[in-house]
Amino acid sequence: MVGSAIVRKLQAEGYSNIIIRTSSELDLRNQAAVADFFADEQPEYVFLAAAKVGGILANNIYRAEFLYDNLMIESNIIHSSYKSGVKKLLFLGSSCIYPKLAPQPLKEEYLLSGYLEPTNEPYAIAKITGIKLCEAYRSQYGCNFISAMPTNLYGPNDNYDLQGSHVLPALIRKFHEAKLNGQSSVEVWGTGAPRREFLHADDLADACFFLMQHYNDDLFVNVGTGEDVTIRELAELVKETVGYEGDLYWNTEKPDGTPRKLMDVSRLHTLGWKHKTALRQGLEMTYQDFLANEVLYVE
Ligand code: GFB
Repeated sequence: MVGSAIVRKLQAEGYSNIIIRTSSELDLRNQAAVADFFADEQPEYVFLAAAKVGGILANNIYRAEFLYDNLMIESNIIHSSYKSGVKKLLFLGSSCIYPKLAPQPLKEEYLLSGYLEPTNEPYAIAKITGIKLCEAYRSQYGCNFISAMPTNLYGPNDNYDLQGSHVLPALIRKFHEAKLNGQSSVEVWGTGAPRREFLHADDLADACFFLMQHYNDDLFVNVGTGEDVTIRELAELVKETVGYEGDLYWNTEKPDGTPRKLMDVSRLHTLGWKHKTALRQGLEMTYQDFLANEVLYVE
């Protein structure tokens, strides 16, 4: 989802010299394959969007994969970027790097100030390592490697698998299928009380392009909207967007996760970037994209 949004943004800006590899063409966990790729292609600017990602359940079940795959991907790309003399690299992390009970909104300085949320600790540790790799390669070797921490994302090419996905695509699919099947209720996980912030992937791509052009400091930058909603409010909004008229059933056997993770985006705003897509509008666009690509998204 994020990689394709960055490619769309670069193409819209007129770039044609974009080097792309799918995961089946290049396994980024393979050190030798990544080193060969960098030696052959000599990219100048690297957007490190590749990662093993998923929603709360996938993070909690596939704990080893979320740690191993992400550590390997980051280490291989960052080290090869240094070795091959990449001019600038942007590493993408996640808002789950912050302590579970950090003060809100989350300021960049709160990193490593408390315990992490247990359901996604492996993923968070891997993403914190990515930030630290960029800082260390900058400090020891003078590499211009920067990091951005996006909040929860959604948009075209999201994962709609109900076990692996994040809440927003899961709810689009659940309400859509419930509408078609005439179901009287839809299962939603947890209590509905957690608060989440949602950023459209095209806005993130725009922010990545902006940071690649204008930002060269070692401190990472939060990327978000600075606004959040409860999962209950999100569910009502998705229900309305899809046009489903039944009830919600809250399955409290499923985890809530972090109570809140609202980004403090004042640094990014001061730098001169702000998101464009409001949640209601982004949801409408995403539902239309889901309808157009349902065959691809739902196997
Ligand atoms: O989006 P989500 O899976 O991830 O869940 P996190 C957000 C909230 O939505 C949780 C609730 O409180 C879920 O219990 N929820 C309600 C649902 N219904 C559903 C549903 O049908 N599917 C899903 N998936 N959730 C992830 C981290 O945390 O956020 C990752 O695990 C990453 O590491 C990502 O940081 C951005 O926001 O809780």
